[in-house]
Amino acid sequence: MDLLSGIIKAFSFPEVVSQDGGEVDGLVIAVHLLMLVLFVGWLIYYCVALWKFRATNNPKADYKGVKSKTITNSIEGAVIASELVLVVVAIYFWNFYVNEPSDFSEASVVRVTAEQFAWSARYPGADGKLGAQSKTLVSAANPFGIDKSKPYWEDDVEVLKSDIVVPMIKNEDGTHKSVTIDLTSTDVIHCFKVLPLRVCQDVIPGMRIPIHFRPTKVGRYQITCAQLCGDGHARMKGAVKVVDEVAWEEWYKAEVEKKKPAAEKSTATTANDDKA
Ligand SMILES: [Cu+2]
Repeated sequence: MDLLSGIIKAFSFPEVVSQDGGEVDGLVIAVHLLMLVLFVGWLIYYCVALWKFRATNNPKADYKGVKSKTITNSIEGAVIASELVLVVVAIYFWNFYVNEPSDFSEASVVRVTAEQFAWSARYPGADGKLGAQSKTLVSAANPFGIDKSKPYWEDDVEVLKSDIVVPMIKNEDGTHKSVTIDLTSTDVIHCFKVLPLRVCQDVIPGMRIPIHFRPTKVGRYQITCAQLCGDGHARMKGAVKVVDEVAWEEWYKAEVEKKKPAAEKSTATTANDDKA
C-alpha cells in the first residue's frame, strides 16, 4: 500500500499555492492527453501497416507504393489538427500569462534581477513607482543598474540575495490579489521556476519580462534556476516568501524605514518619544 501511494504521489502534481495554478495543471494534462491520442493513433497505424504489408502477403516488393490519397490526406489532416490544437492552447495561455491582470497596479510590481548565482529584488518605495533600470549601468556598486538621472529610484526598497517577499491578500469576493514580478538578468540566461506557484519563465539579459500569479497560501517556496547558467548553477537557490497582509505591511514598513536618511529617522524617533 505504501508502494502504491508512493507511486501515486510520484505521478501527482505538487501542491498548488496560486489561484490560477489549476489552469497550468489543466494545460499539462491537456497536452499529455493530446500526445497520448497521437501516440496510440500512430501505434495503431504502425501495427495495421505491419499486418497489411507483411512479407507472406506481399512476397514481391511493390515500389509504386499506395496510390490512394486517403492515407496521405488522413496523415496530413492529423498533423494539421494536432498543430492547430497546440497553437490555439499556447496562444490562450500566452495571453493569460503576459496580459496585465485586472487588478494590476504599479505599486505591486517586484523587479527581480538574476545574476550568477543569486536572486535579488527591488520594490517600489513610498511613491509606488520603481526607478528606471538599464543593463549598461550594472556594476558592483549598482547591481540593479539603476539610472540615477531619472526619478523615483531613491526610495525603492532593495533586497539583495535574499528571500523575495510577496503578500498574500484575499479580496472580498474570495479571489486573491495578483503579484507581478518583472524579471531581468545582469549576466546570462537564468530561469525563474517556482513549482508551487506554477510559474516558470526564462530570465534574459537586456529584457524585462513580467509574470503574474496570485498567491493563496503563506509559506516559503524554492526558486529553482531551470537554465544551466554556469558552474555554480546547482547552488543557485532562492525563495519566494509569501506572507499574510499584516506581516507584509510590517516587513514593507521596516524596509522603507531602512531607506530613510539617518536625520529623518532620528526626527521620527524623537517625535515618537515626545508622544510617549
Ligand atoms: Cu542557473
